[in-house]
Amino acid sequence: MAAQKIYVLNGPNLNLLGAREPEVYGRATLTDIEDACRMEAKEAGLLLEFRQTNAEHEMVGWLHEARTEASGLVINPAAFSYAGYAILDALKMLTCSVIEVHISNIHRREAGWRSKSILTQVVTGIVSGLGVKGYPLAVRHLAQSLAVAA
Ligand code: CA2
Repeated sequence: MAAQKIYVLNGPNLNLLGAREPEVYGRATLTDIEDACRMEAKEAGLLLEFRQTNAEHEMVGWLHEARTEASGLVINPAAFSYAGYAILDALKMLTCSVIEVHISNIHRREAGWRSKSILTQVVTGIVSGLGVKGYPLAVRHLAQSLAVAA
């Protein structure tokens, strides 16, 4: 049987992680996060797709792909969290577990709009405020859930 695959998808501006606002997001880059997720997936014998896009239509396409290809999905939707209705609809079509990750704790952010993700209502779980460590933790959770179900 082919190895199962976890998708880790990142929304707008996260390609610049480590370059701005280190007091909120830390100094790790997206490549550092990818490395941490790969280690976690490898340990569990899972394949990993790690991607970032600034375009909503591209994210929607990846979510359609994940419907048939992913055994679990981690998404940091970034600003799509607040107005990404096409992403909300695409997430609803997934049957695998979906973990929404935010590096910062969006519930204690300064601007009111930033604390309410419209996507949380359709995901399995959310990790917010644990820094970049939230990503490998989410991958580990998905791996453990898959192992229990097998
Ligand atoms: O805390 C998170 O992970 C966020 O999803 C990050 C998003 C932000 O819109 C959410 O409110 C919370 C993206 C932040 C902007 O991108 C940056 C990239 C590099 C450095 C600083 C910000």
